[in-house]
Amino acid sequence: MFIVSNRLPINVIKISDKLSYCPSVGGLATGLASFSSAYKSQWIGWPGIADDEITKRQKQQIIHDLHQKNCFPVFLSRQEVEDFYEGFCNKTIWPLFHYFPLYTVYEDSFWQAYKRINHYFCDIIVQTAKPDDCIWIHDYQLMLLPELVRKKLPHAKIGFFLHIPFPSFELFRILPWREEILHGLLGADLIGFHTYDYVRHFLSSACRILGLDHSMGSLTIANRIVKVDAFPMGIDYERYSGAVHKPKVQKNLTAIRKKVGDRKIIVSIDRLDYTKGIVQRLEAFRLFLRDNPRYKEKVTLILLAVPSRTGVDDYQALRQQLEGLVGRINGEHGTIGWVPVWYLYRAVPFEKLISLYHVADVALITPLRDGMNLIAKEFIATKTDGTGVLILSEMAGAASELGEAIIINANDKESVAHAIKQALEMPLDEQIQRNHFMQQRLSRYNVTRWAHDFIDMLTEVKKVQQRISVHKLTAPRLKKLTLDYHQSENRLLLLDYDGTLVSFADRPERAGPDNELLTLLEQLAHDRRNNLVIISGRDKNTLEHWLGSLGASLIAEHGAWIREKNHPWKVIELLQDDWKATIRPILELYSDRTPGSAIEEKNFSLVWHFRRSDPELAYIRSQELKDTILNFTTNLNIGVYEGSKIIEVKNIHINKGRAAQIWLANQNLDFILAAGDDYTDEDLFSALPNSAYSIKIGYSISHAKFNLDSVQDFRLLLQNLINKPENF
Ligand code: GDG
Repeated sequence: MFIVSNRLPINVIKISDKLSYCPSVGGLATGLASFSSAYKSQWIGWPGIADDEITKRQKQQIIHDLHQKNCFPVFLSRQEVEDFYEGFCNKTIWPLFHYFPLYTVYEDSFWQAYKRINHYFCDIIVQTAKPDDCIWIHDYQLMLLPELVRKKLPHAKIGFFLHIPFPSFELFRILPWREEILHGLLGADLIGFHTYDYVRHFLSSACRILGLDHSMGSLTIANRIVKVDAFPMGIDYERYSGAVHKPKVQKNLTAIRKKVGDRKIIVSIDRLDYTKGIVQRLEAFRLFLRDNPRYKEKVTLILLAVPSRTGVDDYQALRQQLEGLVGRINGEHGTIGWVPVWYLYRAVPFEKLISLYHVADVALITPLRDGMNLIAKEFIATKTDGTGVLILSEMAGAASELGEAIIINANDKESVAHAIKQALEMPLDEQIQRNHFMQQRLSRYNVTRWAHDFIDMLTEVKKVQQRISVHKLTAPRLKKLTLDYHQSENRLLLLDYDGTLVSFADRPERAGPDNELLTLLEQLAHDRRNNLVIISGRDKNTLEHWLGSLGASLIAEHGAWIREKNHPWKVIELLQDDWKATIRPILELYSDRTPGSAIEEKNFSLVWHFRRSDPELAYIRSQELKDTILNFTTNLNIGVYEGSKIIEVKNIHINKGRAAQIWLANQNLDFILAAGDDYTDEDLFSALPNSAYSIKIGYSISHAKFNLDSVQDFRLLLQNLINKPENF
């Protein structure tokens, strides 16, 4: 198992030419460290020191030392760190994905660096991993990596987890490199997010930008299933709750209490980041002090801002703004002997962090956007006596799991100020009751459970992929099919047209067959041993126009019309079409209300096409339309069928299987091949005898015996049949 993240869990530091190693801080590193050691996984990432700052010997030393700890470093130059990490990651993706488009910088050199560094990571993976290893890639710095690794190690189990929000389509579409990012992510077998909202946003972008539909969170990419799901990240609960009893923590607790006296303590702890809403939070505290003067000298806000991304201008400006505001609040409200806000700008050791959580009466955690927020969970875990109140922003992913906290809108100063008062005055038994539920949940769904869930799901997706590939028409099966074909004298070939012989991706829907296809079909039709039947949902005039002179039999409108070779068209049975007058106005209404959609009228069916419409609107409309029509069709002998971007209304007696009976009834057939790609072909597959070869183009659930990847592959198969047997 490989864990791949921007930073290794170990940071290399150089002080006066001497190297030392210390654990990395940050949600990802702290969260995954325990899981990684339990799994004995290898970790690939940047060691935190730029290439230019170390000698060649030191580099070798770092590689050696990190290998001992199962870590494989990816080295970056100072310039690369600037363009990739501070640039594309933290000036482009971070602000955009946290809904700060005005902070977002679009700079091609940053993008070039992002691509290059993702390639570096890929190189190290390829050098280190075996072809079918499990590779778990993390976070927004490495969104191109799944696809890069997939190209090099096609059989690897690749998982990707995003630790920050995935923004709504309206935000994501702003990114000039949106297609590349989506393609990059879709190289994974499983893509995980903290919450279902982010899953929805991702699926909506995949649909609107790449035209990819999903079914229950599964997408099919080049015949590979990719699953997208929510896995809310947990914490190492025991580590946080257990730490409270450590002597060092107890000593800190006594020291803090001695300094604060019997004042209430509110803590605010985050990396110094504009997404964390620290300034807005301070403003709310200021308002609270103004509106509740009786709390003066009775409450202290300990504000720990952990330095972060100090090389990025916006972060420097934020620090200044924050420090100015702290000064103003202390100046306005402080008294001799009472400083309302204790401001600390530094990272603190783990034990100090635990002491701060445990000593606090209230934790004020009010990000404007946050993928999850582990601080909120850690705070709850350290409340071993059950007391303490969490005030949490609804914009943190954690809010969906921590519903017993006081949930606020971080932009609403008044309500945050009110929440502070409510928290300070909350009866102890209510605090204990609320925390009890959250503690139960957090101790159950901890970080190990989260990671196992993710890996289990990844394994499951891989199994599904394998089950599907079991039916693939592999070379030996193809050989057998070809031999059977050449040894037979009376063959039936039932071939669907759209999606089987031609693909929409290669050719416009109305363009008709290309010359290569016409030649192929002509050759098949001219072999006297073949009964070639093209079986399509198209109307009869189109089929006649395109394929009428081939010498093949034709079936149009899914079986309503039949034209046996050298015979005129005939209707399969006496079909009614008077229902069309009732249904047509309904379709017209939906067509008017759904831009880009259109109605096609065939002799015995009406089709509503919505391939060119906004996918989400079209989906809603198509479901409404289906329901509406079903109400009308109860006594009409007609059915409503959902195909690929179409709703078709037709006589229930029409289907391809029924139409094919005319040929299948022939007892002398010694070879049958049927091929199709969508739901209408399933009736055909079910109607075939056991000895027939049935092939589904694509990989969804089917009655067909075999699957092939693409139209291209199916044409190749037909070409093989035409070739002489000795060519195999
Ligand atoms: C990203 C997403 C998501 C913080 N200061 C100190 C310290 N920490 C540790 C905390 C906690 C972690 O850092 C911070 O995690 P968060 O989740 O709060 O925030 P991000 O760093 O922004 O993390 C976030 C997370 O990834 C995981 O997916 O939840 O939404 O933005 O574990 O304990 N640790 C120590 N000293 C400090 O001063 N020792």
